[in-house]
Amino acid sequence: MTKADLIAFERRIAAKYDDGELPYLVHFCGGNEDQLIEIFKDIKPDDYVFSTHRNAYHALLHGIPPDELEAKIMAGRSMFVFDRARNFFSSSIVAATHAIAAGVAWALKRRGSKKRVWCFVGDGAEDEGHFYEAARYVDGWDLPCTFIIEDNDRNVNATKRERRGDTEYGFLWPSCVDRYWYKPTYPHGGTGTLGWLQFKREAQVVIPPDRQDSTLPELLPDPIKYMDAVKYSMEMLAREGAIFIGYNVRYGSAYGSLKNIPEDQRLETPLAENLMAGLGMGMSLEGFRPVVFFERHEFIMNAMDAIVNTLDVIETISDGEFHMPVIIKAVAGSVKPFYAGYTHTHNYADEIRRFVHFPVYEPQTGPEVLAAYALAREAKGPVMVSEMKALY
Ligand SMILES: Cc1ncc(C[n+]2csc(CCOP(=O)(O)OP(=O)(O)O)c2C)c(N)n1
Repeated sequence: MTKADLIAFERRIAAKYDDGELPYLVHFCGGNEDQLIEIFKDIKPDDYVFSTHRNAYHALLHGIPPDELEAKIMAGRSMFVFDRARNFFSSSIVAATHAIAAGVAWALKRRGSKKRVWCFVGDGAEDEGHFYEAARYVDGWDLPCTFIIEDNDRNVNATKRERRGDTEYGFLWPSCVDRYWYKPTYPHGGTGTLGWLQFKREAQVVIPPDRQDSTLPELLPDPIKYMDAVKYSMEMLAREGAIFIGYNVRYGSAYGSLKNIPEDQRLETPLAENLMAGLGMGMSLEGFRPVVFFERHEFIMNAMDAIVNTLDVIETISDGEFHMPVIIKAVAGSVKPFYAGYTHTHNYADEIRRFVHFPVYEPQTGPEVLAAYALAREAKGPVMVSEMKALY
């Protein structure tokens, strides 16, 4: 792909957009061809590339054939370009990929793979706390991941100085973060014309999948106690190679439920819930079975971006190319043996169930715990199991 090829590709799509043939939100690149051609010289065909809403050049330079990419764009997938065979992943949610990229890099390092992860980041995404969590984690554990800030000094329209004041000057990212600068050819979205106001065809709107059933089977009474069932389920998962992710999972034992799990399968993380979820999601792309542990429901709220905007929708937005069989193990706080306080004792299972399409099980007895985790272990996609601290 030459510079001329890249420019010609976007011009062709832009013309269709201006002509009303493309009734979808699109973001063109332009102006960064030389820089990207240089960067992609270091990116190997089977490396992972995590891209953004502005992904056409990344996709083309990572080997997605122009006609395939054009077909995706014309079908309304310009923000959702995925290619499992080429390890190409994009997101229309700013900063949603950073933790997932870190998770893939963790998995590659653990497997001793030679592949690397390259995660493109806008200077707007650089404003997000998600970026800080992921970059610091990659740097701290020396993971094979490079973040590349594509600095066009623009978050939609606002410059860095207009939105951050002077703070960024003097702020240094670690060496896993590179940056290049460019002046964009096109406006933030579209081409700057109003040609699209007269669409020649209708957009195909994505229909969300049905929500999955969260009811557990009726079970005969069984003497197994709640906590014993939790521990047993964790051991079964561990035997199958699961990785338990979160804080207090290694230098603690998740309320005792992970006591018997080998240390090597317990990944202590920073106190960064969105990162925890993203790490699990990334690892799942490399064949690991992650169990992400949240010690209270309130703390899941910090990870809701990852859970709602990517984990829950990944199969739909990637047209079935990517699957993330992540188990969320969450504990709903209790008022006994002492009251941990109003912001530590909510049970948000119902609310979360309304946000997501995957099952959210709430076992109330030992046998139900076994059943919930048995279903979770079989699942091809995400599952949440909400344990009741009061029943431990
Ligand atoms: C979490 C989130 N917030 C806001 C948006 C809306 N949005 C889409 S692109 C964009 C600008 C992002 O700027 P930057 O990361 O610098 O990328 P650029 O568009 O300049 O390539 C915004 C605010 C979004 N998609 N996701």
